[in-house]
Amino acid sequence: SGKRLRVLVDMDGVLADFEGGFLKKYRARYPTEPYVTLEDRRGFWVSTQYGQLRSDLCEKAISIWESKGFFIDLDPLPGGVEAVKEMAEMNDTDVFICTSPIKHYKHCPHEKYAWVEKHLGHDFLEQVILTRDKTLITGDLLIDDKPDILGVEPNPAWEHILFTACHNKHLPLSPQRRLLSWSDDWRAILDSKRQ
Ligand code: UMP
Repeated sequence: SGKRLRVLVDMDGVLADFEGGFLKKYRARYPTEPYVTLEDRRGFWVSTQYGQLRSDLCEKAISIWESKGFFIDLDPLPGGVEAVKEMAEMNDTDVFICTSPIKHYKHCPHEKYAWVEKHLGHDFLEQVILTRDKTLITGDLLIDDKPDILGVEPNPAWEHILFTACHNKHLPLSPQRRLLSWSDDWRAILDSKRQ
């Protein structure tokens, strides 16, 4: 009953293991440089924390996700692909993947589409939204691991559900409802928004 539910699902840190993929490739490329374990990650920006570790490590970190093959090689996070497929099959439910590409556009946008095709299938490319400003996109829910999702629209249509990640799990009082993982009750969160 009522209108359709529109769910926006972030990609990096929610469907694709950006943090794990980054650390693996960083350590392979810079085996003698210091690094931050996933346990010690704090703050959304990997580059900021690496820059605090040693100033030149900021650009070394950036070089990893600017490299060809970084985004397509990311492993799916447990349960994410299955959850999105199930969501898309639900009655009165529209699912979109809403992801921000990096500005170094040589590989990232292409590989984000390729990742969706590989893991969710060709037809799911219809559901991909690439935007640097998620506040402009209307939806009932945005499932995203970034604690602060800001843009030109001061009152976004969606409710932000904070997806737990290594960098945000210690945040004491996040104002958002949380999804602890894809094993958590995402179906109840969707149901709470249905008319
Ligand atoms: N990203 C950076 N710097 C970082 C960490 C991530 O540029 O330190 C990139 C990776 C993603 C984008 O392309 O930012 C985050 O996109 P969303 O997860 O917010 O969609």
